[in-house]
Amino acid sequence: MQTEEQVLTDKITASCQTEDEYELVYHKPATLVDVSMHYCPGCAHSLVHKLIMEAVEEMGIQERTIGVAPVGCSVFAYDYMDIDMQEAAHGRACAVATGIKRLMPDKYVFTYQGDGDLAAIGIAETLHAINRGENILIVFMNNAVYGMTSGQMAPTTLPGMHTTTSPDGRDVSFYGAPIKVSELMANLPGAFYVTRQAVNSANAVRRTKKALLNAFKYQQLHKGTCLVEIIGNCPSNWKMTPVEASKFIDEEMIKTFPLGDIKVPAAGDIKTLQSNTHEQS
Ligand SMILES: Cc1ncc(C[n+]2csc(CCOP(=O)(O)OP(=O)(O)O)c2C)c(N)n1
Ligand code: SF4
Ligand SMILES: [Mg+2]
Repeated sequence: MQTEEQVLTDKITASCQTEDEYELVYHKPATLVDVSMHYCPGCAHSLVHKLIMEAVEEMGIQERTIGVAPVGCSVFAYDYMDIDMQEAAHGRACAVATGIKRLMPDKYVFTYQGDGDLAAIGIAETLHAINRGENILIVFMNNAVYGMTSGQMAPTTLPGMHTTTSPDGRDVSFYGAPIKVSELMANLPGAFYVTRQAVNSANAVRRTKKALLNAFKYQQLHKGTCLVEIIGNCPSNWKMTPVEASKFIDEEMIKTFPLGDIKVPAAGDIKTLQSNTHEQS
């Protein structure tokens, strides 16, 4: 018996005589370098790279966007995103982005950071940059572990979660509770837009894309920092298949890290942008 997917493929093929007649429903953004990425199968990093680059392509800002790459599994982000990029030392991306943006205020500047990078060694730089209201976008990939260095406990590791440095599960009475970075940072006066999203389903991917587009557009206003936290995954260190990792996000991660907007701009603050700018997530 044919699967639903095979039936659909047959229908599409039957309705098209030649390849020219296919309707283009998807294309890889031209802003993404056409190479294989080094990420493990099912890792969220590659998908989020694509979403960022789709936003850059749709806004037509490829020549005016500068990214800051972290240390962590996404250290080679500059090999995949076809824009100007600067590598920062572990945890220092917000400090580097601050310098770039202050020198070139007309550029769209973003950092791309994991939870070890941003929430552990880099928490001070991040907090101070947001407190100053630096006009940058921080893309925060929270996969609850230090992925690159083989899955040690991060500040965002869930209570009871097993990692290589918490083999019996994170004991919050000893290590403290997971840090909810977005809720913490949203309290700072310099935070303009703070949201937590995910990419473990088609709908989640769509919402994350809108959040990234909004955050890039808000940089035109010079009103503060945008923080887009994305609940990622690390199938390799979580010791799960990609499908199991997606379920784990829905069933466990969002109990500690609920999805949705945490701080949104006041309507008056964004009225100078085109009316369709803040697409609701
Ligand atoms: C100053 C410094 N301290 C520690 C390290 C080692 N180190 C490299 S990556 C990493 C953690 C990466 O975890 P995360 O930022 O969560 O990124 P992920 O790999 O999970 O995407 C650490 C501790 C380093 N490279 N530099
Ligand atoms: S170790 Fe984890 S975060 Fe790193 S590429 Fe593999 S799945 Fe992704
Ligand atoms: Mg991590």
